[in-house]
Amino acid sequence: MAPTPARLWRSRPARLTAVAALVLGAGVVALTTGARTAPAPMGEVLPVPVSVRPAADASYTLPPDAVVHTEAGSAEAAKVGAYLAGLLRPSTGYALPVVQDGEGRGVSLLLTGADPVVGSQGYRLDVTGEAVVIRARTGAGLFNGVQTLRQLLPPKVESPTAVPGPWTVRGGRIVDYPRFPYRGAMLDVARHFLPVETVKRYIDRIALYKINHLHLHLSDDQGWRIAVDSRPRLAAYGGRTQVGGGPGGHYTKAQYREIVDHAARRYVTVVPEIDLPGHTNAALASYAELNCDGRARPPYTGTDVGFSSLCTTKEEVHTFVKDVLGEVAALTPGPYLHIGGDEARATPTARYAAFMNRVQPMVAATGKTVVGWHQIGEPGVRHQEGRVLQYWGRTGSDPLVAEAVARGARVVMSPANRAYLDMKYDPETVPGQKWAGYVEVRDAYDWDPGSHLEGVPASAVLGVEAPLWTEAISTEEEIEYMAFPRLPAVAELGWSPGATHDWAAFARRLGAQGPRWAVMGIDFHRSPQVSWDEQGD
Ligand code: TNX
Repeated sequence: MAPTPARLWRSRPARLTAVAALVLGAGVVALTTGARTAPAPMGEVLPVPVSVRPAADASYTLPPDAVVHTEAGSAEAAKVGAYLAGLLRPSTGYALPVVQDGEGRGVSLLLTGADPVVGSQGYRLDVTGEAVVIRARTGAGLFNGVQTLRQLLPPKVESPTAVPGPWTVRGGRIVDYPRFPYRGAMLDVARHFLPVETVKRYIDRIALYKINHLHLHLSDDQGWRIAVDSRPRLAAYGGRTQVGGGPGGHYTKAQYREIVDHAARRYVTVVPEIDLPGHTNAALASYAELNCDGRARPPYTGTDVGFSSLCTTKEEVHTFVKDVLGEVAALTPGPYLHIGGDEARATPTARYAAFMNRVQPMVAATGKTVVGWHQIGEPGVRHQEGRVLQYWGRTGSDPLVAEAVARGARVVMSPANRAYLDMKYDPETVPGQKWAGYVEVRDAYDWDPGSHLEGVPASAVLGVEAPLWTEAISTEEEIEYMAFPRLPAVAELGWSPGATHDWAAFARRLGAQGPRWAVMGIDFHRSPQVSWDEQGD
């Protein structure tokens, strides 16, 4: 039987046992109960693909001398080929050379011949007795096809060390593409600072579920996490605190670039957030002139919200914001710049609107698209071409958001009672909070981003995002425990067609991810709503 959830999230040994069993080889693995030895049926993929046509009598087994072939002359396809080979080499122990020679025996990644319907992120995957062929129109499409192939291989393919095969995939064809272009995850690195390596590993994990945006909440009352050359005290002083009084930390520009590059290699776009004009105590502590009274605030390590505000009527505050946003935009290749805008209770309404009406064009002037929490939809705040509101409310209707949508805004859906990964699953959950209620995996799955909010039709929905706030979460184990299994639920809502929505089918596919997570060393929440497959072959 599974250990109790409360115990599991802390249990490093569980991770070691799973890997140890694999390292010892097939004999030990076969001893575990309920082992699924047959390869995964085609279509047992998460998020569920648009269309799956299994070929009952065909299957492909990767031979030891398999080659990864990529589109001739395409550096992009070669990059995805190198990524795929890098995924498969540790567990298979195969050499898996990557050759830019088009289609061949083994696995081929091609940028030709994909059906137009797959668009810029989709792919077609064909598995026959002779080969695996992934076709897409872009590198992102090939990458998504690779994630599907990865899930069709046995869970032990995730092993960090060589284990015996066979590496068999069932035959058939998958044609697949996303429902929404934006599928996101957020890490709050402000309340508790998270090391670069933790962020990189999170990127690796979210990519498996075709999540393509990582939103980094880089500043808040408790800490400033990104170096800004024109205002060095933000990181050097404002970065030295965190909730509970730990050492904090910040990313140098080189480290931030390292995260952005790591993400880009996984077709994940980083969305940086500088929260304005509230949630700014770390800045107000670093630079006295940002306060109306000209006096620096003391550092803050508690968990209250809504008490801080930049002095929005001061000209030097606008210069500050322009400089900071300019530097962050220059570091960020992606199209979005998130300006927060939430819980600005210490900023009078009229000042809030006037401030945002100057900040939004500043963002546009950097060449980026404005994203903000849905409060930037306040009636006094003008529409800015292309802007995106991130909805984090708990109701099915919000006139503010509907009105902003009527003026042209698009929406990323993150309803707190569905998509917030920092909410506890149930009263036994140790990490996290419960202000938006308990959020079990079925709550995270059973809603429709395309019809969740009155006045926000699916056509206005850019996508979904699962934020993870860290007031009450600080370790990588806690992050994993809170994200799994809810993050894949949100990922499926963002990717799979609405018509495929089916809790029972989803729960079955989710249960099959358990052994994979065990091999990956993810201490997930064994939700009682799901029947979890035991560690199998
Ligand atoms: C609300 S959600 C906040 C954050 C907190 C979070 C905790 C949002 C835009 N603001 O400041 O961290 O709740 O769950």
